[in-house]
Amino acid sequence: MDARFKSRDIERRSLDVDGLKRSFLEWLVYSVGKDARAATRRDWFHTVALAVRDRVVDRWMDTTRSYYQEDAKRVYYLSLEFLIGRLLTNSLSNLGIVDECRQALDRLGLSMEDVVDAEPDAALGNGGLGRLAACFLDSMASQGLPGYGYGIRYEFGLFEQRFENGWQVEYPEQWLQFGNPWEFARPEVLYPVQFYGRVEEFRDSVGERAYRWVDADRVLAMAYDTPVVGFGGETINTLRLWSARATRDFNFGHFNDGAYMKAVEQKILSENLSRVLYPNDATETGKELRLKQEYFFTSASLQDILRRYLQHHTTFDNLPNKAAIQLNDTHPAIGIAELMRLLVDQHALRWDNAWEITRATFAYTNHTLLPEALEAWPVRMIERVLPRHMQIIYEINAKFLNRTKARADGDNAKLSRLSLIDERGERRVRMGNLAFLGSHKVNGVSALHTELMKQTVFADFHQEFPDRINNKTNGITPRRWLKQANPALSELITTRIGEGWISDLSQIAALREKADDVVFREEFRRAKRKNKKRLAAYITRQTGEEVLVDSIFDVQVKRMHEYKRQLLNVLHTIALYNEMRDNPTVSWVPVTKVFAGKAAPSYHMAKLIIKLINDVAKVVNHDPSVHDNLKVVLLPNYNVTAAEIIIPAADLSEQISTAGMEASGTGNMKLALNGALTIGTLDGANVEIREHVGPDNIFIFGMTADEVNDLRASGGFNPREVIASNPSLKRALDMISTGAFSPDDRNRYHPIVQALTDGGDHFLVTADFADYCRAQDAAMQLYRDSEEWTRKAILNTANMGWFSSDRTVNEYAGEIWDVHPVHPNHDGEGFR
Ligand code: F58
Repeated sequence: MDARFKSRDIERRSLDVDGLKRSFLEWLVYSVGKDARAATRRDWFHTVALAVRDRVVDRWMDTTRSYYQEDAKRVYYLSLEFLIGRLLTNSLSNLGIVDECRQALDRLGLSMEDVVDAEPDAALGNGGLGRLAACFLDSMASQGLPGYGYGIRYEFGLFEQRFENGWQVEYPEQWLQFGNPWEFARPEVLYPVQFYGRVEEFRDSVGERAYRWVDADRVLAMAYDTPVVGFGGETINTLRLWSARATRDFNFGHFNDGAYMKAVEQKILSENLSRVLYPNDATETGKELRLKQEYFFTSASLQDILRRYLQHHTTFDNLPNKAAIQLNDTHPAIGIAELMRLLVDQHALRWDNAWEITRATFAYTNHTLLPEALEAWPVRMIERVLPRHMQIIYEINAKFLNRTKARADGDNAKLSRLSLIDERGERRVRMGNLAFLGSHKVNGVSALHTELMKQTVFADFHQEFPDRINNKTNGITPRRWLKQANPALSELITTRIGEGWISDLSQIAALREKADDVVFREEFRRAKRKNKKRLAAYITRQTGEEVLVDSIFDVQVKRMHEYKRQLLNVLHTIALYNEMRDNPTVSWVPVTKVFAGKAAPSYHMAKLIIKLINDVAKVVNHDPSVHDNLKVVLLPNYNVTAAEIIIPAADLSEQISTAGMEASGTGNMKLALNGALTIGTLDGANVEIREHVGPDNIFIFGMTADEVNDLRASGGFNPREVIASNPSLKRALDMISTGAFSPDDRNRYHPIVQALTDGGDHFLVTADFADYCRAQDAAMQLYRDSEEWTRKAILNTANMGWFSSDRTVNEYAGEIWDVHPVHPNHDGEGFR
């Protein structure tokens, strides 16, 4: 009998309540090995996940087979981070069987929430960049695009954050501790990856100079595949993550010496490659292990991509027509040198031919202009770790500079800026320049960011290659960030405009007219209130603090960084606290300031800001004179799951970075889509959010990117003067500096006060303070008029359709990748 038919024939695929229930019981007993009485919540989670996984496998294979049969052009999204979070609700929701699953669990006496909550977050990313990759996976699968994610299967994801005495303390995040039911280990998909060694020159068969990399250490990359369920379950794509394994021969050498312990030690060392995610969000560590991680996953991915390509082709000429490789930042940019090495050294292509193919295959996304985040690896390190790649980089550089020299008529400064090697101080390879040169398209992630790229980091390259830079404003998946995270609002929306918005978010514009409908406004408020109650309970569970559901939930959730200016929000909090104490008879609009976010473990200033927020919270929350009109909470361990609870409950969305510094932001989009009003600067995608939601429905304040640039260039900014002229700012800062929030250590916050004063206030917190307070006052006044507030909130939701990652991914597909949807053949069998 046809094996495929057989697997389809059994119970595994049934999607009704009875079938699900039977299959849960079967999985619990025969795979998890428990009976229903002894099963823990975690056992049930594994049971349900395995049963759900069963229901996607056939369709997954159909999808892969269709790509293969059509020899479709695939897009390969190479990213060191995929912040996917939990997958159970996501899979159920995209398969359309949430209710069926809930009922099946109900019949077994189990609560769906309990089962869902037993799943650990896959926290394989730091923040925006990693979450963007996860949203893109969802959008590619939901639109039938043949997209693969390639990354690292970190054993430890982003650290768990706890507060001890108000300070951030990091704990290992052991998401794999109890196994991962979603992944399929592929011990047969194994590629060697080399490090160190040296390069040997020799003459090839036609007498040409050729090179081989010898005496290198080897590590194996082993694949783990996770199915990516598209909305509707038609397309199931693959996220392939690599795990490091020691080679066997490597160990045997040592065994023969009798050095058993040494062999085991070596094994552990080489497997450390995929052990842990680097927790930095905006600074480069320059650590060798990080470079090795980058090369490890890039090399394995490229080998896999070429293997797949060669199943259908005998020459490489068609590679750019069959594979688009997108570099998520410069982290996989070494792939440009690696593809050159594979084509030239292993497949004997001529250099110029290989270079043409490489450039036509790669594209690069830049996510930051911050100089400290731009990767620049010491030449000496690359020489040692990847000697052949260093040669190739030199060769790319020499050919490029030679060609450019002719046109640059003696502008040596420009040539040295264009060079792949930064010759100032210790010589370094500029990975951004390599990525730019080796790609046919380079994009920024918001309109403003892309313009600034052209004017700053890539100004010289833009002059040389004026068609290469383009913009792809980020987006977010409406499946996770509205449908799943906010069932109350999603259901309301669907009752009014149908469910087309889930796969075509532009349809949400149909809600615009409902903004003037009193009944709809009431229901919209009810949904928000439900979410606020859920968050209030979560806050109490996490912090012990009770907050007023009817207060403004003023939310700033994102990584802790000076440029994101949590400090500006803290200063406003203190100023508001002082005003409330000074004017106890005024009827204040109650405010709950909600913060959440992790600081990089070595970023001392960010950690001090965390401690300050906790210290301010302690004072404010226990001061009876503000009558509960002001509460401050800092929620621990912000991650995707926490975001799913916080974002739907927000009234006000804080997007207050120094203009010109936030490449795009994506939390800003999630919050606005969920009906929060933004208070923000004209930075990143806030600019485009204002255009879409309308200037009347957003609180914009502060300096523009141009003004920031001019002010910094003038060198004339004096924060002391600004502070002296603003009594409420002065008072807030004085309180911080004299220990009003740190009576146990009055000097604790001197570094912060110092940075904002004599340090020159690089992020212009003091410069924007007054206008920020004006915008905050406007928000508080508006909140008193609940009809008007709700009207604007609805207009935010209704006008955010353009920010779907479906739109973003389609732009990439059309303008960069040239990939098209494939409709998998499921043998005509029905599926919801
Ligand atoms: C973020 N970058 C940007 N980097 O800051 C944000 O504006 C943008 O919306 C988002 O990318 C998506 O485009 C970001 O998250 C990192 O986390 C890197 C991790 C590895 C080290 C360097 C920063």
